[in-house]
Amino acid sequence: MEQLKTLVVEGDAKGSETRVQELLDQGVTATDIMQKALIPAMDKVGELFQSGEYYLPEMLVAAKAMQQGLKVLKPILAQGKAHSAGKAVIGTVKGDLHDIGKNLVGISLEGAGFEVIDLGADVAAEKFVVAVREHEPKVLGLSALLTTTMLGMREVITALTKAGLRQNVKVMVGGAPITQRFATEIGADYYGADSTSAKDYARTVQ
Ligand code: B12
Repeated sequence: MEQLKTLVVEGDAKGSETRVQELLDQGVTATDIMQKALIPAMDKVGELFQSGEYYLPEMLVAAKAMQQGLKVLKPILAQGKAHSAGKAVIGTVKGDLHDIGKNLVGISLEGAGFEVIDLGADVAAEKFVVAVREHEPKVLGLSALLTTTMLGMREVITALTKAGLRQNVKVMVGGAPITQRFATEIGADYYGADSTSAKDYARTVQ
């Protein structure tokens, strides 16, 4: 696990992919690989960036290495369940390009049987509104990783209200800078600290 963490921090995408497969072959679970190596690796990269040891390019290659490892895990984590739980629309808010956490939320929701409509990253409020109108999902999941973009979540909720759609969908929010207090303040229905809680909440929505 330590070796995988190092490979991701150092941005070795091929090595990360190979090591994830080796760990799976050794019987380590996909969840453990994610929670004990891939996510901690991203935390380490964040620390290195903050302390000035890493710059944007290093952060980018590390993110690629994480995504390469995640690719191997995705089929296992999402495990081909029938889409029986309903629909979920997800996306990262406008101005924000961070999509790894949002992708994990999508994988968890798929694993729980949701049909996931992923709008991607840097998504404008209006685009969320159009998707909610078109797909009529049970839940809308919004992600933000920057303190400068998190207010975009409020814009989405306001736009849904203006469009008369707010009552039709439960809005859940998450991402590193998001807190329960912020979620309550902007009128979201749920704050989740990780992808597992996102899926657990979505399952409770009727
Ligand atoms: C990888 C990374 C990048 C990559 C992103 C690649 C990609 N495809 O996503 C790149 C290199 C592009 C990048 C760019 C930037 N980044 Co950056 N980045 C990171 C880093 C290292 C890891 C993020 C990550 O993927 N974490 C792993 C995932 C799994 O965790 P997560 O996203 O938090 O998601 C989990 C939960 O939060 C939750 N969750 C997430 N979304 C949702 C949604 C719902 C509905 C729910 C319920 C739950 C949920 O579930 C997930 C799974 O557990 C973080 C540091 C960190 N520790 O967060 C900095 C960080 C977020 N970045 C930062 C900064 C400053 C930037 C830049 C502004 C740098 C620059 N000078 O240009 C740019 C901004 C670009 C932009 N416009 O978005 C800062 C933000 C500071 C702040 N307070 O705003 C951080 C914290 C680094 C730091 N310590 O300074 N970054």
